[in-house]
Amino acid sequence: TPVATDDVLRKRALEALNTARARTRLLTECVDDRELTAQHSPLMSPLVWDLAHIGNQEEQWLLRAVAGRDPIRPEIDSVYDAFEHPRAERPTLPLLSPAESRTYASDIRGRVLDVLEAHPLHGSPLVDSAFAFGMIAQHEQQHDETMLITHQLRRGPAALDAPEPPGGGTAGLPAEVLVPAGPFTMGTSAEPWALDNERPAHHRHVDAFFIDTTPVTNGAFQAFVADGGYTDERWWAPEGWDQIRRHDIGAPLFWRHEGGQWLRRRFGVTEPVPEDEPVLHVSWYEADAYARWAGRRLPTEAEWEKAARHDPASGRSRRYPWGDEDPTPERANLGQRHLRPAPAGAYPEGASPLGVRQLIGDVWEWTAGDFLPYPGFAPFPYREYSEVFFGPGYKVLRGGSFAVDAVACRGTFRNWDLPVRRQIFSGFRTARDA
Ligand code: AVJ
Ligand code: FE
Repeated sequence: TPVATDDVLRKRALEALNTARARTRLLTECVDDRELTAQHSPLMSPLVWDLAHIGNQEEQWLLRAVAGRDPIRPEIDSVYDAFEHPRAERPTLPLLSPAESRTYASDIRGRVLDVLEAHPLHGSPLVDSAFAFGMIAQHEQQHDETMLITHQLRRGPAALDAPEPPGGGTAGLPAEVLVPAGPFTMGTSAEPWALDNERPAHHRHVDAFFIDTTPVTNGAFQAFVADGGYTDERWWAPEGWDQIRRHDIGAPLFWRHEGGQWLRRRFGVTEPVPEDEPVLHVSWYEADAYARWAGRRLPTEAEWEKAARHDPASGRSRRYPWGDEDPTPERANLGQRHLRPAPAGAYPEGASPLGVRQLIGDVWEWTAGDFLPYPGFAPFPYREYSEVFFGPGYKVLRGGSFAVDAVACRGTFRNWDLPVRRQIFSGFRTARDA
């Protein structure tokens, strides 16, 4: 892999930071101050908390850790520490006002751009290849996705708008693809901005398996609902059965049955559920139950990554299903360019060598297993990014959604959440042993 020059790294980091900030502004300038400070759901922070937290993390990593500067507002660190205060309690904290939060975040950014122009980009793991700048751009984009979830949970008329995604269609596509048995390289040691949990690259043997060509659609999921899937305990993991009984869950979040059809609320608009679109807002338990009902199972993380990265011709693992080149609008639905997944079968240019579609973008895909470290894992740069979440409590999601920016999405990228979560942009595809 060619090593990028400092000029290229600085330009890449600048673009990633600018792209993230433009999105942060879009998400925080389309609603008034009352909506910025309101709590739209106990599952989420007020938008204004995310805004100042973005600035505070940037100050801590790029101004204090990288540039060695003294703290600008040390007194707010604890207010914006995600581990000190759970989301439900954040509205009660002494938060910066919307105007103060904007001023703080843009003041930090101005200083960071000066650091980026001149700071050496070699000599310590934090600055090598501009890692810390890439990490902070990814952090801001992850909170932008979180803020988009808050927008989806918010009541009232639409505040956001975006063009429709490209069309799809599964006519002529096989329902599933065979991935032959054999080893492949999982994870990465080469991707400069890969986060600690994606490292290091290591070999895995994977038995032959079949995987769905596209994510499971709303139409397919409706068949599960219509067949009494939510009232038949046979399909459910015990904790999942408890959750749907306790909360009276009978369909994906934001769906409702009315006048003989399924409707859904999407960013302030109610519309018929489109049958050809990947299903969204399902928990791991709902995905797991659907798969069992269908006589199938969720793919393991290794299966998902092999389907997404393994090139049978060369034996290499690629950065993305289509190759090593960065995502483009022709290859994947990323970056909040659209406010929904594209229909199943879209993005033929994003297909894997074996013909698996839409692995990157559209919907996060639940995988079977728990969030665990790879052999040789080392926490970097802080234990709270990944390490404290490893264990049986969290399930892994792969591939990114329409709400994920390209900077925070790769064939190796790992996201995780509790198996009960369904406000996230989560869907899934199924697999079976060959
Ligand atoms: C990787 C999406 C689970 O949002 O909790 C943001 C990312 N870490 N700030 C999260 C993150 C610290 C994280 N996820
Ligand atoms: Fe954060």
